[in-house]
Amino acid sequence: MASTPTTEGLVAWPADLAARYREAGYWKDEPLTAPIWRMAEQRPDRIALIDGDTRIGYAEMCRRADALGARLRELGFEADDRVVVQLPNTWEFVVFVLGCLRAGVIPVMALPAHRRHELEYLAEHSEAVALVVPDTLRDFDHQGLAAAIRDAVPSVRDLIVLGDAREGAIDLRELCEPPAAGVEPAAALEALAVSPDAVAVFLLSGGTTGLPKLIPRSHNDYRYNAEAANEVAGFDEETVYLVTLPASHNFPLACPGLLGALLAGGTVVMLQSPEPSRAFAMIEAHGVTHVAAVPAIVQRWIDHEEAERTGRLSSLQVLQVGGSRLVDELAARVRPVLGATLQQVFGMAEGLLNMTGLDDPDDVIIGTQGRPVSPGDRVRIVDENGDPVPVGGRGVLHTEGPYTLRGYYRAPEHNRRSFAPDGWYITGDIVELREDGNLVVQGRDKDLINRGGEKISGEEVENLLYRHPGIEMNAAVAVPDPDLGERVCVYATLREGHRIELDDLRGLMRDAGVAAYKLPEVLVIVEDMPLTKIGKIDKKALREDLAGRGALRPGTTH
Ligand code: OOB
Repeated sequence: MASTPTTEGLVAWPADLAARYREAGYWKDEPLTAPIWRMAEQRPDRIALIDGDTRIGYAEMCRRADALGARLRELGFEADDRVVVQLPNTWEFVVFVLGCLRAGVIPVMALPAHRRHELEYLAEHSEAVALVVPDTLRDFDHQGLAAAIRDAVPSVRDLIVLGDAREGAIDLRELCEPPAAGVEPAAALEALAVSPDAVAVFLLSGGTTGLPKLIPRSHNDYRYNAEAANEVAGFDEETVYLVTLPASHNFPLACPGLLGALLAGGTVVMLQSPEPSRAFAMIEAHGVTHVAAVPAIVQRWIDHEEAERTGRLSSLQVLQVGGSRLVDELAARVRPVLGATLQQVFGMAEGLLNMTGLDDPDDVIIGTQGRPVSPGDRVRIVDENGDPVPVGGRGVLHTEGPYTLRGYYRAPEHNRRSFAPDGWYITGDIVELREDGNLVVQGRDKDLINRGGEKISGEEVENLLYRHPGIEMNAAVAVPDPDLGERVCVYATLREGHRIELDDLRGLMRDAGVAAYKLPEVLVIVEDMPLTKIGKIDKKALREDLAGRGALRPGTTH
């Protein structure tokens, strides 16, 4: 019997839509992992995972994941338990996530850059029973921090550690060991039968109000997300997919990402850094055919190839680019310099995925962010009054579909603002719908800073900075940047007798345990804050002021 998923805090699809998605075959009413396990039976020795010198075939990967799932069960983890996952791009990440999916345990996809401020909140909000972390990474003691969070958050019982697990922590590599002789974990897990409507993973929203919201993605919807993307990105058994973006991001995870590659029977190569010489070496060594990147990385790859003429990319067929707007000039250089087909991807952890097609004409590939990947996706563009905008005009994008959420987890108030009365998700992106059906992202109508694809909530930064005694008012806005697209700029008015430098604010946030990418990089002190008619800080006026100041270098106070 399928275990009944907890529905508290979740917003389901309306019954008529759910029926339609089943009828159309988008939802297959199977666990997300089912096709991968079938592949392991049909092609047991086919290579599924590569990480450094480690190569793992499909059968071995599935046996390890099953053993892990069964061990989690023995350790007291139950279906629907949540685990905050903060792991680098390693084969263990993949085996851990697959093992959770098989056992019905739900990974909460934290990022390696997250620190106490984010992790503690995620653990509390999801009522996580465990955290999974590396022992250390880039000189940071993740295990120490995770232990402190376990002591602070009552629901957290266990720490699982990749690397040198201290006393009281569970060793992730031991959990990933193949089953002992004579033990059949697959049968035990299959008997538990995870419900296909249960939450498979919790993704993190970019978060426009304060801390990130949790996005529940069900087995049915998330599998379809990856399979629909597979069709458009041309993933098949021959695909060798390189993961260089943090694997817990929706883009490299399932758009089609590593899950898409495994669902298609391809090979996944895990790499911890997008640094060009290392990424190019991996592409050459393993015959990588597909990779996903953000525009800031594409810029570095193109510069590197132009300077070095490495010639190491001959296997690369498709470069997917998304997360933030790729400027047309850079888009036009992808094929001539890197020799791969550019596929623009305008997606969101909330669901809707738009992609250009591999055979689209150049003007579409270079100048648009593509169109929805599923015939079940519905999009509309509305003006400030909520009225539909005719084709060719600009407005805010709303959407609903077979893999787009109907509500954030345990966030009723936020949900009232993020969804239209008919349940469509309000993306906050300002787009133009072209005659040919392709979308062009023109801006956004949400309080968010997009730093090279990492999303930062203005409000979250502001709330933290109000802890500084010298700050009277402050507002975080995006300052345009040639490398990252945008960086965080803070405007502030000061209380009498105070002087503040950028580094004071960065120090405050660092001490508060905030992820480094959220720290402000430009500070502008002003006498008066511009206010709107209803007395809120007028960010539009601040953006205009910023534009009038010319280029402000990161690390400066004005
Ligand atoms: C991806 O997902 P998120 O959740 O980190 O961020 C979503 C937001 C979008 O609403 C949009 O504002 C922006 O990121 N965005 C783009 C874009 N792709 C995402 N803006 C302009 N051009 C693009 N190509 O960022 C994400 C999820 C799945 C696949 C790809 C990206």
